[in-house]
Amino acid sequence: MKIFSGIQPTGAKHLGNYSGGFRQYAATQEQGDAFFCIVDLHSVTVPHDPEDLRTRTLDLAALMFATGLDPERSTVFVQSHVTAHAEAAWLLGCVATIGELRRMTQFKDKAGTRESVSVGLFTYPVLMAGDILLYQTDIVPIGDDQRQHLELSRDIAERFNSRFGKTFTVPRGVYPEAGARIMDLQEPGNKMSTTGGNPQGTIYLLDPPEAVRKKVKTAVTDSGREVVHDTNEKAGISNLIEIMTVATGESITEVESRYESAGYGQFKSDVGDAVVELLAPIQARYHELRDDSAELERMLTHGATKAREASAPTLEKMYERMGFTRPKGE
Ligand code: ATP
Ligand code: LTN
Repeated sequence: MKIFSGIQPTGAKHLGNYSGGFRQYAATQEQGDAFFCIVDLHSVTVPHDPEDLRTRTLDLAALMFATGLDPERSTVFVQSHVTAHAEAAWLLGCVATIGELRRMTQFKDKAGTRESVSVGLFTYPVLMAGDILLYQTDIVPIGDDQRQHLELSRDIAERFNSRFGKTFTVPRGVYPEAGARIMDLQEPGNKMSTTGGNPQGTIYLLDPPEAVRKKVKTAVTDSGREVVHDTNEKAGISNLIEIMTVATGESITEVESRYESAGYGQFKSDVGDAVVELLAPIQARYHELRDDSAELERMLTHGATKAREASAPTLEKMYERMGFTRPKGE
């Protein structure tokens, strides 16, 4: 089984990223040959600070290992270190259509608020399709917000296969049962997000304990008092229940019955404590790893070598199937 996922080295990573991303990466790496990519090429689709990108790339690598990725078992690498990704994006960009890219809701949301929108932001899902397809990926662990992009990757794979002959495995998205879309604590109608969210409603993975407790305590909840999961009527409480499942590994029903006769106050205070407990060892490990930039760079270099080897045959096949001549025997 081949596993692939990508994560952007922009902004401070939050509990939503942990739920839909990091924790699923650590769990799925046990199931086969896993590739986890720091997608720096995706991060330059919106205006960015070059110096910031460099440090954030190493920050994210440290966080990936701190949340449980094993560098011996998984291939952790930086997208721009493996040129096949940019090449695949060009080739697949000639298979994807403007019509399908225009339907992407993430593009509409992100482009809607900007004066100047890059071509890269529009073609972003094609680069993502290339990331996945280059590794003959079977499963892609992601959050719910990436569902539409994953469907597009599948469509592109199928179209390429039927036009040029079977080249790609058609990948399947894997979403957490609970916590596939962690919502902003202040605006439970919107997903928790670095780019679009409210900082007071976003629990960052590196937040100190007091900040975490305060954010949970001041989370927006409805006026009832029952701790039950009902996303339509009780968006805020449902979100906190899902956060509790992420922190403790319990199911939604287990959390509901544990708090059957407790009020919101007790529940919120326990959710705060549970998240602090989840984050403490991650933060400790993160700081330890982040202190040694040279070691992180060495690990990423090793990852890039493995990723280059793994992706090269598929890229070659893409060129051949599409009818390109190839340089011989150098
Ligand atoms: P953001 O909205 O914070 O800028 P993003 O989705 O643009 O995040 P990444 O950090 O690359 O970008 O996302 C990494 C992983 O986290 C993806 O699999 C994504 O689906 C998942 N993810 C992001 N936000 C949430 C959320 N609120 N709940 C669950 N999963 C999420
Ligand atoms: N678009 C994703 C990041 C991403 C990705 C990928 C996820 C880029 N390439 C390949 C899974 C597989 C995001 O914004 N979270």
